[in-house]
Amino acid sequence: MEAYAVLARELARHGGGAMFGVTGESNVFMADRFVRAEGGRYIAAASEAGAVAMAKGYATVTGGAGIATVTHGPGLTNTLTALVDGVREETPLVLVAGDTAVADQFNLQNIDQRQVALAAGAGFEQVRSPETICDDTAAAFRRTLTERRPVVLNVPADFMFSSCDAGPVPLQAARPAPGPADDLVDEAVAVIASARRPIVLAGRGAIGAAARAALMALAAQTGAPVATTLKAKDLFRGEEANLGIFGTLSSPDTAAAIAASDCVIAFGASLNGWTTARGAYLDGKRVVQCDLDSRRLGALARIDAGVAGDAAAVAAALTRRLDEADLPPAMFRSALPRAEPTRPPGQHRGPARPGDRPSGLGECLDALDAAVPANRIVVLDSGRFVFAAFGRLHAAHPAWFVPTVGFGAIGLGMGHAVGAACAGSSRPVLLVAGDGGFMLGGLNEFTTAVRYGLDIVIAICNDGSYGAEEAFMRERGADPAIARFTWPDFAAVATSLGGQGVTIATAAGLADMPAIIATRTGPLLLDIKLDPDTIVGFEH
Ligand SMILES: Cc1ncc(C[n+]2csc(CCOP(=O)(O)OP(=O)(O)O)c2C)c(N)n1
Repeated sequence: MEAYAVLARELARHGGGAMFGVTGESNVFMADRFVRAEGGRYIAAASEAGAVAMAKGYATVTGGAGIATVTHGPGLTNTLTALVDGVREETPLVLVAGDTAVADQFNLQNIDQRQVALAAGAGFEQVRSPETICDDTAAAFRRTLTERRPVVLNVPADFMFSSCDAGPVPLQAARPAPGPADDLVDEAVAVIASARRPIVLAGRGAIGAAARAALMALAAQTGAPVATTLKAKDLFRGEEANLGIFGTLSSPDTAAAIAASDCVIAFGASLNGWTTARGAYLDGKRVVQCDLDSRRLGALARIDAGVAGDAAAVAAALTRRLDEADLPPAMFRSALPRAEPTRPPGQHRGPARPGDRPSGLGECLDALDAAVPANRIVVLDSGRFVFAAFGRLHAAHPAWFVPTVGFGAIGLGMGHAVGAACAGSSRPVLLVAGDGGFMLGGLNEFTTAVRYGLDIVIAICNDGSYGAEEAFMRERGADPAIARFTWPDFAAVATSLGGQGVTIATAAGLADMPAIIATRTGPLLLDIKLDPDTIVGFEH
């Protein structure tokens, strides 16, 4: 067999059955083989950044490793922003990059691909020879799953057509993590036992069913309310002792509860500056941090005790030890208001809006939240609108909630939405993007959604402006004209590209939205017109 065929076989074996890419001569035969001989699904993206974003959206939703493929040189450099985003979001994905043949050093597209990958912070795995292609591919998957970052699998183009009879190589799945160390559990128990007002905090590393149940049991044992980071949003939705989001997006009630607490017991949360409000939310409190990766313990915040281990196992060990100690639970959760936290009402600048406007950003997001079927996956691009979207849009489980803000880049949302829609869950995908982000990286991949007939509702919060820059300039008394745009009619563009486009420009249009969404037949773009003058800064 040719090495490209062996590689296609190994990718099909290790991956989840879908590959996203842009082809060139170095990878086109491999992609073709992946479909024809291996029964894989190949999604031809419009751009390489889109392909990596798709693999990332797919990986985020499936919980496994995504696969993207690009050709050498510009194919790889075009992925840079999306690749860094994957690194920041700790997403497992293998990016199969064709490379210029070693002998062809003056090829126009030649570049040191290792340096590109390393600059992004990704891992790099070189295919050393056609005969080692199976070992090298297995190494890339093993590394991406254990290192939790994208790994570039670099395959010189001339290797692809060499003959190769290497047999399948198993992944050698990582051994299950050992249980938490007794002495570390003891230290954590000592901290928790002396707390009077603890909070149990879940991050993205604690969203599995077993972890959720174990955290709820620990919270009951300690009388603690529960809260989540943004990335684990809605894990405890509906629970009585739920504080909602712990961090800069906290409601006033939750912020008050955090201020009153004396101990935070965190699971699978990095305790970054957004969660801790740059440390302010942990000031004066004792902190226990539990994480599968011991390197994260104390890395971003000062902690009093750290326990490495699986969230469910550590929470269960803490609960058992506290139970054995027979301590009376703290009463903190019963001292808090019963209702789930509510966010402050959206604020609007200036006079009341005229009745024929679709109303403000907050109301539009609430209407979307109500109109898109509840089993949806929610993907968020970035921009000023996103702060309101964080609070107002919900998914039934954090695994279905996909913000794309790891690198602070706009324009990656549409790719994530395509990947999420291909993840085999048959859930509709709701993508919310700003007009600027959609034009920067969404429009081209909208055509991908159309080509594959994907069930994606794209809601554009269209204030005709780079709203974030507009707010930045306004706050400094400057004229924001340079941040304003007269875009083409998005609904007409969507329709002409083979999708369905609808403009929502009035309150009546907003009221029609549920029926429009309910009768969609493919990718549906809703161009929701907003007035940049009525959105206040980074309104929640
Ligand atoms: C790739 C990239 N380019 C530029 C920026 C700078 N930037 C941040 S927000 C923003 C405006 C986004 O506008 P839009 O998508 O319309 O959302 P809005 O802020 O209006 O809600 C820009 C240009 C960025 N974050 N990422």
